[in-house]
Amino acid sequence: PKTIYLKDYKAPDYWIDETQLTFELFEDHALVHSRLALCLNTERHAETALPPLVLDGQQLELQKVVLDEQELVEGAYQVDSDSLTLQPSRAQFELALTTRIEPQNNTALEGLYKSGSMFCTQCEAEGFRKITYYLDRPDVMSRFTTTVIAERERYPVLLSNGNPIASGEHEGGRHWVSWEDPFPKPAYLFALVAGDLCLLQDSFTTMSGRTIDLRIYVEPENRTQCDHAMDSLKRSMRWDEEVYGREYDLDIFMIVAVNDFNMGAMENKGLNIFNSSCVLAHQDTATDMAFQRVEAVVAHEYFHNWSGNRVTCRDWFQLSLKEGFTVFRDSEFSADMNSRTVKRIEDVTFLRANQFAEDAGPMAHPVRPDSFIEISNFYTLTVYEKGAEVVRMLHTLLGEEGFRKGTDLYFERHDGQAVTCDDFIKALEDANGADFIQFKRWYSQAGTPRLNVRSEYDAASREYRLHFSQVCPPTPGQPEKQPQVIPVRMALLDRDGNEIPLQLEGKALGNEAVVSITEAEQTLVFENVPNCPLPSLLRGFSAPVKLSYPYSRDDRVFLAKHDPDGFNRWEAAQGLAVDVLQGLVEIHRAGRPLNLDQRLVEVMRSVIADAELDAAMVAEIIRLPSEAYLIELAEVADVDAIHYTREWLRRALAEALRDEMSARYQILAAAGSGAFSAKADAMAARSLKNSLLSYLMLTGEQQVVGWCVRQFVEATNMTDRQAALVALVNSPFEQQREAALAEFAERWAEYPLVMDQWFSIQAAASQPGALDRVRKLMEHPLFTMRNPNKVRALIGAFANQNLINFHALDGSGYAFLADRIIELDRSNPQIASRLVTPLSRWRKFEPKRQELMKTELARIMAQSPLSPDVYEVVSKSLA
Ligand code: HT7
Ligand code: ZN
Repeated sequence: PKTIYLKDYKAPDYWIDETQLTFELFEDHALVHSRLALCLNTERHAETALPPLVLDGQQLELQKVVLDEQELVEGAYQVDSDSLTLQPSRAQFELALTTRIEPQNNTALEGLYKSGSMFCTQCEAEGFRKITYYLDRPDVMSRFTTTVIAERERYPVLLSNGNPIASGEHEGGRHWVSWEDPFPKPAYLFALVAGDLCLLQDSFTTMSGRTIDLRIYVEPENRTQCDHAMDSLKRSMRWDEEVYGREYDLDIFMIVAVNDFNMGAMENKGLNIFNSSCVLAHQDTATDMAFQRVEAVVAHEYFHNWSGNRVTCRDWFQLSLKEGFTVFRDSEFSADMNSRTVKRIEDVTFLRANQFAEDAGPMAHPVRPDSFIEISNFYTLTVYEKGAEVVRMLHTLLGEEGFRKGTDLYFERHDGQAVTCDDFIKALEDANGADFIQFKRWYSQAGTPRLNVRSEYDAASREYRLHFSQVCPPTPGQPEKQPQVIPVRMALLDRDGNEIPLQLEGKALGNEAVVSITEAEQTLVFENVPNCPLPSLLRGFSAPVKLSYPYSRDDRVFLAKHDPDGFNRWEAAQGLAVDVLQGLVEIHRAGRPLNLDQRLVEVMRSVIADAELDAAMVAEIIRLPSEAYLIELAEVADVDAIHYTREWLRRALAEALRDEMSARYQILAAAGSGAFSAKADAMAARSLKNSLLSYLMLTGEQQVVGWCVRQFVEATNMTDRQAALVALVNSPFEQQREAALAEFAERWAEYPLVMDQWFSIQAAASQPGALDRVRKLMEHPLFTMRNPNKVRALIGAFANQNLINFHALDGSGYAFLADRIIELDRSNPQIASRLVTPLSRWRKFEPKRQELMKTELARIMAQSPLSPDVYEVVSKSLA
């Protein structure tokens, strides 16, 4: 497979002004007729020396080529496995093509494919070339008109981008609808849907008074599960007007839910296509987490209408231009809709456990990668989540108002264009008179910087010095790094936890400030500091770095109780738990008995008893750091010791805090037993209640098992029911566990998304024998390797969440995963390639596991054929 480099970018030889498409859909094939109005890119070529036209195309049967109304004979054009080449004779010309494809056999779910009985498309990044020959690159933007023709009975609903302009009947029970999208767009934003769908319809009045027709199309049985998505959509539309001044532009906005989808959703212009897991939400079938995910994904895809569609990417190396910015936008939206601090805690927890691991692994790449083999492999946590952190830092540095000035200029300057991350930065600079030359290293350097901080207090001069040093570890292809701009939001606390006014080099900064660390070594001298303070650093996680300051456990207890900043109170408690767990791992490895640090008990006791504190915050504070995060933090991770000590600590905390936990659980259970509410405080209460239940189940007391079974049976919503099921499945109470699993499966067999949870809970359960259970579940009639949600629910959950079983020392977990990757690579390379991640992290483990993991990677590598997707990740993992 070929590597593509950012440095080789060249503008296209031709542009496509107009694209007219006609799809004839049949059960065993589809015909795609395209009529393209092309013109020479005169900035690259003179009209006297016309270059050949090379169109991208894969897995197509070319039936007809007509150039300027003249049908070309074979030999007048060349076709290979990736392209169609022909020689135009004029600088402006029209090309008409007919291709034949087989959507019903498209298991890769890229291009035009069938999900159940419905036709749908997924064109990002390079799926359009599997529909017809085209200049399938984001900088070629064209006006699309699309006509879809299909049998009326089976496919009453025919959709594409833009506004419907005409429809009619054909003979033989077939009908057609034409759509016109007035906004030029790249092919990756093209979409088509044909199916027997029902509709939830609503409307939205924009800030300029236009009425937008809002439609959510789903399969009939899901009609009652769309209200939350519709509500989220309307709130997103309002938010984007209020916060960014962005108004929706077409007369209609559609969302379609499909069951078979490789990712979460897709922002096609005016016709978003969603994985049904990111649309459907009803309290009987979806958890609070699923509700929040629906809200976030609906917002994310809607926000792309400006950050992605109106202003798009010049090339795929710029992917974070739209994804990092849009993730930042959706996370701010969620923060405004829910608790800001809790949202930030969730995002940071996810980033540190997952993106930091990616940044330290063999696939580490900059937010703007320099090269790739398969672009689908670069829809990564680095491009999305770290990309969002980079935009967040820009927001922090410019402030709310400055950032808005910058984005206004960006949207105005680049509307209708395909641009780069540099263009984005330039707009922010120009609008604010700022200089982000050094800051741009965040786009070009991979790896997570480590920020070490020391302090010194001089009572005589009342000076407090903070010494910062930053270092970024080597990553593939980048042995050395330059210092980056690290914005540190901070305060200094006195002995009562009050913030001391900050005075830095003669300047009064208020009680909290953002200081920029730009050098490899840098010292800040704070003046007029009356007593030796305790620093509260990196508030709100103001930069995606690994901060290290020599806090004692007592310091962390103090900060957990007194830091006025909510995020850093959680951070202190989390740091304490990490420190305690790392200490326990060492003790366990030395074969000594474990002991419980009472300071952690006291921090937890105080928050559990605090009825004033947001219950969601309490739930976050008492949640121990995940095994994945502890593995990420370790130099060489001892999976067994991490699992053992974390479980030991959870049980020890449950026993020590049994009374407080059960008292609060019972209060919350009684308060939550009435009518269901989806409000933030009700969700927070459920989150805490269920976290307490999971601790209490570790005491093994019969009374608690009774509470758990009762919650499972009497739950008025899926959040409570599922939490009780998780607690039972992870308990030793076999009879109750099996009964609950059987009852759940019987009751929800008709609901694929609920059954995904059922598969997932069992795949993630840490008791011995998990792999046999997973193998057996693969035989379940509702499981199929053809559906990405099922693969993620069973295989993904086992490999990513059941670490103790996946890393079994006999190598069985690794061999199982490798078998699934090999099997899946034949039908869906994108999903296969994503499954390689857990094996790619082999360097984190001790030599025996390393060898076993490498053996499986080598076995995958030896397969022929192997998709470029899997080849890229496996070869880079072994390099
Ligand atoms: N922009 C969308 C990307 C996407 C995608 C990429 C590769 C393969 C399948 C895909 N489905 C959707 C999703 C988003 O970030 O909004
Ligand atoms: Zn996106």
